[in-house]
Amino acid sequence: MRYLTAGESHGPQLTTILEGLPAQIPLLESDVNAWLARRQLGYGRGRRMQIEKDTVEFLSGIRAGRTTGAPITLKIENSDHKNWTEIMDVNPGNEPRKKALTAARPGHADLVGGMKYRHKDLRDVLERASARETASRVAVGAICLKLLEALGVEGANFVDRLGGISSSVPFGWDALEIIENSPVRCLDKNAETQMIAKIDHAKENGDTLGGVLEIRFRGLVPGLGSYSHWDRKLDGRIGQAIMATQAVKGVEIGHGFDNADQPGSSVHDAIFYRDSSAAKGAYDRNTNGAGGLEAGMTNGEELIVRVALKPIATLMKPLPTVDVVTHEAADAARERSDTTAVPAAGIIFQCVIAIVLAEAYLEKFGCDTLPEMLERLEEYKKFIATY
Ligand code: EPS
Repeated sequence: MRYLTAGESHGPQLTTILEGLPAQIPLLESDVNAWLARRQLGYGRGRRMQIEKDTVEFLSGIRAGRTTGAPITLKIENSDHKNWTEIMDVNPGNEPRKKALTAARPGHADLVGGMKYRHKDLRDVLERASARETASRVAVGAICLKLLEALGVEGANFVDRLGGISSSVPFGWDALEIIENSPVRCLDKNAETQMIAKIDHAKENGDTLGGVLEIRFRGLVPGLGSYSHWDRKLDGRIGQAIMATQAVKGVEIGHGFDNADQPGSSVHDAIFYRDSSAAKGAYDRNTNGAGGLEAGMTNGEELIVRVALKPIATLMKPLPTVDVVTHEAADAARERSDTTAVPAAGIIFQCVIAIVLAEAYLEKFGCDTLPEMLERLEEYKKFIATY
C-alpha cells in the first residue's frame, strides 16, 4: 500500500492518491470527515480553523460505500483559496506578489528551503511545508483506521504534557470520552486547567507551546513487522511516519527514554502462559515495558508511542532573523498560526501510525479483499492460541 499527497496550504485543494488498499472495505466520506473535523479542534488552534471545515471528496476507488481495490483519490478543498487566488496563481503575473515572505522564520522550512530550491519569495517554501498537509495524512489514516477496526484493532491518543505541564491521570480505555471532551485532549482535569491558562499566557506573549503526546493501539496480533531486515522493523517504520510529521522532534516506543536509565530486570516483560481469548494467544505479560514491540514486531501487548512536538515556529513576538533579499537583520515574518497544535497532533499521529499498522496487516494477511484477510487472520489466531 502506498500514498502520495500534493497541494499547498492556500492552493485550490489537497490531493491524495492511496493505492493498494484491499477491496470490500465499507467506507463512506463521513468516516474520513469525522477525523478531519477532529484534526481541526484543540484549544490554541489558529484562525485558519474558523475558515476551513475540512471534508473529503472520494474521486475514485470507492463505489456503493465500499472500496473496489482500485486507487482511491481524495480531494480536500481549501476554502481559504478564494482569498489567495492572485497570490497562488499558477500563471506568471501579479509580480511582485503580495504576501511575499523574505524574513525567514527560525524553526520553519523558510531559510533552508529557500536555499535548496533557489526561492527568494519563501512563500514558495512555506505553502508546501505548512502543517496544512497533515489533513491529507489524516484522510489516509482515517481510511486505514476503518480497515484496522474491521480487523479488531482500536486506537487512542491523548496529551501527556503541554507547555511543561504534565497529566498525572493514567490512561484507561474507559476514559476515551473524557479525552474527547477535553479542549486539550487531556485526562487530568487539573492539568487541563493549567494547560489552558498556559496557552492563554503564551498567546498574550506572542509565544507558542509544544508538548508530549501518547498514542495507543490494542487488539494487535503478535508478529506484525519483522526482525529479519531493518526496513521491516515496525518501530523503525512507525518512527519514520511520526518523525516525518510537521513539528515532531522526538519519538519513543513505550517509555524508551526513561527505561534507558533502568536495569533490564525492571524493564523487560516476564512471560507467562495463561488461557486467554485475546488476539495475542496464551502467552501473557504483567507489564509492558516494551511498549508492544519487541525486535521490530508487535508482541500482542498494547502499542504505546510517545511523541515530542516542538512549539510552533511562527511567533507573534518574532525572533531575530535575516531578510534573504537584503541580508539585513529583520524580525521573523508573522504568518497566521496556532499558539499550540499539541491537542490536534494526537489525531494526526494516531492516523499516521494507523497507516503503518494497516500496511503491516496487508503484508501478513494479504491485500486483495477484506474477507480474505479476515479468514487468514482467524486462521493465524487459531495457530497462536496453541503455539
Ligand atoms: C494549519 C494550517 C495553516 C496554519 C497552521 C495549521 O494555515 P494558515 O497558514 O492559512 O494559517 O494555521 O500551520 C502552521 C502553524 C504551520 O506552521 O504550518 C493546519 O491546517 O493544520
